[in-house]
Amino acid sequence: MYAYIGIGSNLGNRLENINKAIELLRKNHGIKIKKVSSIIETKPVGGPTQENFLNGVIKIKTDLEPMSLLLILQNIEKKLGRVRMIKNGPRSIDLDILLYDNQKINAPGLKIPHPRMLEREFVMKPLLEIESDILSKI
Ligand code: PH2
Ligand code: MG
Ligand code: MG
Repeated sequence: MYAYIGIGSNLGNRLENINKAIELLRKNHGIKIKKVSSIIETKPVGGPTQENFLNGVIKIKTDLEPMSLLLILQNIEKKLGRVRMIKNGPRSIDLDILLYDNQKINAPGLKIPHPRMLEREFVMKPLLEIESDILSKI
């Protein structure tokens, strides 16, 4: 199955955080990285006054169930020092499942497609860069 992961950071060494997260994803035997978008600087959307983000999108191939994939992403966030405080607040790393195959999931803690992705330029710009026809598939 193919899935798209949104990646963001606005705390600490942002590019290093993003590169480390991609490295940890690469090391996971259940995940094959197929594409990595450009990493772009973006203005924060929502949340408190905070620093600009670096954002990107990764396309992966995996046979992991969405919930298992989510746990792996959360583990990587923890390893990279993510501390959950304010909603939409600053974070060293954020890894969100945007799309997983053609699946629609509405579970506590996991909504796929990501409910706000279409309205977020920091998601759609890198996503369209690596998959220009994605809108016709969702
Ligand atoms: N993530 C958020 C809230 N706001 N703004 C930008 N520019 N980039 C993000 O990744 C981001 C955000 C919640 O996850
Ligand atoms: Mg997010
Ligand atoms: Mg998140």
